[in-house]
Amino acid sequence: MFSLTRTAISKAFGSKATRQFSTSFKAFQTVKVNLPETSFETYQLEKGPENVFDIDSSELMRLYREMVTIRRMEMAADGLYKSKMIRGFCHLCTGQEAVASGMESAITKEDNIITAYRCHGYTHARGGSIKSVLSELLGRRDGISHGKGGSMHMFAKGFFGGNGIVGAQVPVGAGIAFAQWYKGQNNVTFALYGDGASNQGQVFEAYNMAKLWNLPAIFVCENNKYGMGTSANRSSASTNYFTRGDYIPGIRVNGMDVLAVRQACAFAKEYSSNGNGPLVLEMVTYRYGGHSMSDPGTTYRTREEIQNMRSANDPIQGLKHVILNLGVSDENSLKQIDKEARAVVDEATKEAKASPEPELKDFWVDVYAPGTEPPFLRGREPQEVHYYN
Ligand SMILES: Cc1ncc(C[n+]2csc(CCOP(=O)(O)OP(=O)(O)O)c2C)c(N)n1
Ligand SMILES: [Mg+2]
Repeated sequence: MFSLTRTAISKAFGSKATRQFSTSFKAFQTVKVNLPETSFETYQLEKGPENVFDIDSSELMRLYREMVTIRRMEMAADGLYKSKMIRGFCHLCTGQEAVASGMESAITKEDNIITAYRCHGYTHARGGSIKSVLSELLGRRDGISHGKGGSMHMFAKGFFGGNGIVGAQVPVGAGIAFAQWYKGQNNVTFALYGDGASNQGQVFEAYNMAKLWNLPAIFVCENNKYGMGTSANRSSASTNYFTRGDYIPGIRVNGMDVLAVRQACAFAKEYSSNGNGPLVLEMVTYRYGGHSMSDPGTTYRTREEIQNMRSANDPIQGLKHVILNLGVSDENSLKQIDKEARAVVDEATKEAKASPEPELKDFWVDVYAPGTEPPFLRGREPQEVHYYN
């Protein structure tokens, strides 16, 4: 075990936040991971993801740091919302961090992700800084959408949002996969949706076109067991979401295990980019908080259920056990990462609060792609007209 310098750490990990981490661990050592048999269940596939695989110890540490940072960021958002600094919609992903982080670990920025409104974790995992996410939530100019999108409308390279209309992103995701195929790119698109969206007609229309045209589309049902206050059992005639593609093979994944998510997404990418067409992944996960900030989340499920998920299935604690059991790092070093994540988020929160609000003139830009603007755009009232030239 030895300490890496800050420079080496930031070179190895990249730096998404202003502050840097300085944690000791066994760097760049390959370790063998053995996932439980229950990690995957396949549908119409001869072979699923491998349960035993090698991974670099630095990737385990990066995943730990990222999930801890996302959780801290969501805690900060929770606080800012409760102090009425963030207004409007706000859906937190606390508990579901492993899906965003595991997926990101398996793909490149040339692959695409599109999701619904529970998008803060994906935005950060795709490269959006903590400051840019929190500033967006606060409606500030340093926000990733310059403060004009808010919680549900965040974008980054290879990340098509952040979409507020339940299910709408699924056919859009199939379209993005079509573009990748059309351009001859050897990449895939992950289109995420919830258990609550899974019964919509447009999901099945997207399945059909993706299979018909053999598109590199991975449909990912993030099954967090509830759509607002309605449990999956009450909304879905079949809760085997990984089989709902009918003629599309599928895999049910333990979405509370970041390494299982990583393996499944790597498998899916390999499968679909090799011309095998679409795949359905069901990530079985859980949100600790309510549906949104206006839902305490305790009227349609028991406190025991939430407590049990937190204590027995938490994705951060799960990865911590793997890291400790493999001897990759120790308790003190992980505590140090926790502390540093808090400091990173605190600093980003301060910076986001200090960021100015957009000016009125900023609202006329980012509406059309530069160079494609019409001669003028109407505002909210007939007299309020903006001329582009
Ligand atoms: C077309 C449409 N209908 C209804 C809503 C209101 N709505 C917002 S979230 C939601 C529940 C969706 O649940 P799920 O797909 O399971 O996603 P989760 O919130 O659990 O991540 C509903 C009904 C909406 N935004 N869009
Ligand atoms: Mg849901």
